[in-house]
Amino acid sequence: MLTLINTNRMTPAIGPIGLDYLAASVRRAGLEVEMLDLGLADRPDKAMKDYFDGRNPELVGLSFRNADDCFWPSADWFVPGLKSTVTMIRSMTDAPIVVGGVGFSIFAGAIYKYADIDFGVCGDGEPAIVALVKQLRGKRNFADVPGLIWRDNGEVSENPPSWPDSISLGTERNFIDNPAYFERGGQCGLETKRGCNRNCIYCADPLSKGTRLRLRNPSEIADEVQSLLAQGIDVLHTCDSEFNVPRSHAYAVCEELNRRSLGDKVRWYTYMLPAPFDSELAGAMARAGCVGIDFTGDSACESMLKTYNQRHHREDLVTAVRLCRENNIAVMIDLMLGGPGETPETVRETIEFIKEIGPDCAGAALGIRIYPRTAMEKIIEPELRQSASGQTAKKSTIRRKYPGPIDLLKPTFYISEALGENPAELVKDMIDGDQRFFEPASEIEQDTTESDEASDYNYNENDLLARAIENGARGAFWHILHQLRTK
Ligand code: B12
Repeated sequence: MLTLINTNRMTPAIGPIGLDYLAASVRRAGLEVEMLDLGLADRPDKAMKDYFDGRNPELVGLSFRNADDCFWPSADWFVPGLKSTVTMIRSMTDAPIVVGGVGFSIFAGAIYKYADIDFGVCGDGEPAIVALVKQLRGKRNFADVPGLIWRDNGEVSENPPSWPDSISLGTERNFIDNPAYFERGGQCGLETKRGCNRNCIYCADPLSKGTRLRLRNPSEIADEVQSLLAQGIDVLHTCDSEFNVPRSHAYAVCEELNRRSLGDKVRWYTYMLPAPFDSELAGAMARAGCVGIDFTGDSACESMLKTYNQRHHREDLVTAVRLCRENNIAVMIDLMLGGPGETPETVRETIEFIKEIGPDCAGAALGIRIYPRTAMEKIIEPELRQSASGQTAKKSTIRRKYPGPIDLLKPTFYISEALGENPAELVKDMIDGDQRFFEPASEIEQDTTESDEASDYNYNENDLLARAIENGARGAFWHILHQLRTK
């Protein structure tokens, strides 16, 4: 028997949908599987003790979704917590331990070594987990397990990441407790595809999901929506990188939802690029139940968009907001402030432009999480080298809370030096109390006011959000926060 464990305990709680898909493929292969959900447990240590008391699975699989919260300056790091969980499980069972999940895949080799696990899986888990169980039962030919990291005669070996072109996932969605996650998280996720073929310099998605677009059959997606609806879940969030890449697939998914008249029954939110987007797609999305879009805007300054290697232009943001308004879709624009070349002038240009075009919300994220093996890492190599000497001076472009050498497994951020010593204060001054913006958190210790709380869009230990959801709020987190602010 295989035991799958969810290790994500962030609040508001987000369901480990990867485990729902994994369990479906394991069952399809005729294997037995059980779930231990630490995300829903009041006391995770006790839950583990109770579970392993009297059970001896043949393999324990841990899902690791977030390596850190990607949020400066909180910079919460979860890899040590994973290691403690692994140590605890080892004291309770002899079963080998495998770890997978998006947080794992981004840093696969580094986490494998740090957390002292037996196996790791980089990329899709469905084919890998079935192949691993079979090899453990058979010839132990681990080179045949897609995406596997393992020890081979003491040496760490890594198979190429598992990113199969054809993805046919289970649509039952009945392994994890989705209704409980709906109550605690106000929404449930589903995927319409995997992978992203864009090359934004900072993004980790190519590391975890691959650079080929791997599309799901629209009819499979609609089946899954119906499975979730049957469980009473009628607010969803897509879990793809960007819903409108490619546009044709986004449209086909909406058409299928519309053909089955699901748009009246379900409300959903999505992440999207500002382009391609047009009135035909916006109309189809609205009819299919889309009520909110969070656009990857990044900047409204052309030079910064170029630096980030975005293909859209600032005028696309104008169209995006207009199309959302015309179709009654709430609109959020996510910004990424502080990248290479950012100056107070480019920040001002972006903020003024966003104020003018008037989305419902704008996320003024400040500081870019530097991921290993991305273009960003290469571009800022000189700064990384300089900072590697151990300087953690505030003025440095590399912001981190840990001492010693640079280690990108630990939360490490970039903020352009031109923004000065207190960049968050600079950005806040420019936002000037405009309630549509979620402001960057300050590096300067200060008392938290109620308005700070409502501006906090770090969805980690976000009590305000968790309370609102407990009291019945449903929807994307930014939309719930927006409604709290405008009430
Ligand atoms: C959608 C999304 C959200 C939505 C979730 C909506 C919902 N209801 O599900 C929202 C907006 C709420 C959100 C919030 C956050 N998110 Co988010 N999110 C995503 C996104 C786009 C998809 C995640 C997902 O569900 N994927 C689909 C599932 C099926 O894939 P999967 O989990 O990877 O599982 C597969 C494999 O990994 C593997 N697998 C999984 N488990 C296991 C276990 C074993 C044993 C094996 C073998 C394999 C395996 O198999 C699965 C199927 O193939 C990812 C980026 C991405 N493209 O994945 C970011 C991402 C996970 N988020 C991230 C972050 C940081 C956050 C926040 C912490 C941000 C913040 N500070 O507020 C919060 C945390 C929320 C919380 N409370 O947990 C980061 C994590 C990066 C990191 N450094 O760790 C990511 C990677 C984005 C990024 N590049 O920055 N997020």
